[in-house]
Amino acid sequence: MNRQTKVWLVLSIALSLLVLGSACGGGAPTNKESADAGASGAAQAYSGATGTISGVISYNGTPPAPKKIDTTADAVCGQKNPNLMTDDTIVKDGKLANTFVYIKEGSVEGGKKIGEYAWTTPTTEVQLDQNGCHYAPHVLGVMVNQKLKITNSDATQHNIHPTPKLNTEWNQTQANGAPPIEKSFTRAEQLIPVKCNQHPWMKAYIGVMKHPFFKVSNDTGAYEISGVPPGTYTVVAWREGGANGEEKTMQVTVPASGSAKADFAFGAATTSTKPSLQMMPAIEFPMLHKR
Ligand SMILES: [Cu+2]
Repeated sequence: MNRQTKVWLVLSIALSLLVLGSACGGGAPTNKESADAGASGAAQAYSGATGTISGVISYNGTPPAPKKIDTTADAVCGQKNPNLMTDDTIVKDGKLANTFVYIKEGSVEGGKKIGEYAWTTPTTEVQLDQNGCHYAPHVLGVMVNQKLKITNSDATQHNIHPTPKLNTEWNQTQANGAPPIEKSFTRAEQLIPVKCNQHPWMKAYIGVMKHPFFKVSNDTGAYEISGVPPGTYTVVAWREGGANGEEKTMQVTVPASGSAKADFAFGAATTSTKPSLQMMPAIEFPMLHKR
């Protein structure tokens, strides 16, 4: 190629890098999502047949026994809930409650990736109650910008303190008889730990999702996610424990108007099925300007 062509080639490569760099933003992914949602307006709602993903979460081996919580720091808690026990591992007949199951990613059959559709945020609120110096529910899910209503059913003061990594951290006192606190989260995040600054044993976890395909396993370990478009998805089952919880992953194909099973097992000596390469999360395009 001649000299002029070379110059043009170098120039256009440099230009593309510049454009890519600025498109990637200033490093931290703050505000990127809301900007996408507002500016592009391209995301379409899904309309068509839907199916379900359901299953049961098992716990193999002997679960750790619940421990009695020492509530002497607050006499009100001791009076109202004298037998308060730890609830990090609730197992009944080998089935595990409070597991957060959700579609992590995947593609709708003959369509786009599940995250590329616009999913409507419910106008209904999700409630988190403080009752007997205990959060109920212990694990819950909301959609991005869905209202979370926090209530205090105790004759004592609580202090709700979520500690997110992607959303904004806050902590707020809620006195005895104070009105509900209404909050929402602007970014998807799995899962946000919630603590109480008054009562160190109080713990809850909130999953924040961009789509409605999530459920928490009930007392029998069962869950069912409905309204799922046919497609192939990576489904994650998350439970608390350790620094960031424990996850199991499975690839699931939902037939049109049909149902798919996804059972998971935690606990001792589970024959861990290592995720295959196909199931690994997509590699993100590296930010060229970052070193
Ligand atoms: Cu509290």
